[in-house]
Amino acid sequence: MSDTQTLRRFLTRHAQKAPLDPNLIFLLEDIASACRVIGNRLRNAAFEGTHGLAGETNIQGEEQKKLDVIADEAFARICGNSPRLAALVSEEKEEATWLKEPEAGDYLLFYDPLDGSSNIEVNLSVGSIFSICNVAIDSDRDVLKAGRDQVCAGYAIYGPSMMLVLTIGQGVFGFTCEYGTGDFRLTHRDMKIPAETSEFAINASRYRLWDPSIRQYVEECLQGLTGVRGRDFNMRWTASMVADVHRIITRGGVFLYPMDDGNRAQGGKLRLLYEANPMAFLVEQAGGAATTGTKRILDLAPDGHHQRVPVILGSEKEVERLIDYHRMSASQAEIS
Ligand code: P6P
Repeated sequence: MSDTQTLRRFLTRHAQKAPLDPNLIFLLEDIASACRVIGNRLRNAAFEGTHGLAGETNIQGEEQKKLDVIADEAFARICGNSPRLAALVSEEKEEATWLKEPEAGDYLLFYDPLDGSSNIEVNLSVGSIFSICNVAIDSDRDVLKAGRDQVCAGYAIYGPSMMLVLTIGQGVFGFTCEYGTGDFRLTHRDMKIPAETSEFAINASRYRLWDPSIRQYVEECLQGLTGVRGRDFNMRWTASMVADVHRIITRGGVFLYPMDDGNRAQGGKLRLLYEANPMAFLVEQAGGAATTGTKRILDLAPDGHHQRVPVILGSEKEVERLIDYHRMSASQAEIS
């Protein structure tokens, strides 16, 4: 398989079809370098003493792990050299980090440097998530861009193999990091999510907190062959969005982190700019759908760097069913 093309070859060849800005290629290669560094630090953490807590709390009010800090610094240090990168918006930092006076055509990088980090010490897959938008006009310091304005999105998954999965708006492509050379090589062309699925992903311990629409959906799945769905379903929950979304992009499924009685005051659990938006872009580019339950995620107008939203995404037919259940639940609430 070593004849598969590298990320750089893909991006430059891709330029022959739809010219890619060389500065976007530079930025994507820097992101790949940052992810490669993070993957290596994760692999050696037991020897470097970098497991455990950093002793700080981030803007999310979460106790930072040492590797959260290392991953955030890797993104900032490596991507910070990209010539047309104007700002970094990190899950770990309250405000945007401006690297230059923004000019039209510059890029904004939104990222969750290490998502699912509670899985690190139990050696389960974790990931980095990134999203890239353009600066539209000179001196525009507004980073609250809607998901439909993304020019690129992707994630790295640090699992049995390290992969980079990304879209630049013309499909989803997966690159596996080749042990030895460290090259990300194209191994998954034009990844597509089957419209139908019999696998759902949700944190079922929150059952008591769910709205009626979510309870109805999950209960029908659990009724299986003898229930209204007429078939058995499987459930997965890894507590690592990157791992769950990668499984869905690879073989189908539906992922739910809905608004519930436990997170309603915060607007949901997952963050819009650097979790929901990039994953929604990828899922739609792979033929799936991504919604809050009532609105298309990519159409949401952000109201803050760390805004949280409900997320339902994956196989189109299941997402459509969940949208219908939300609609029916809302109309029943109006009647009662
Ligand atoms: P819970 C990880 O902290 C994360 O942001 C996502 O990666 C994951 O899907 C979710 O939270 C897990 O949440 O409530 O199951 O721990």
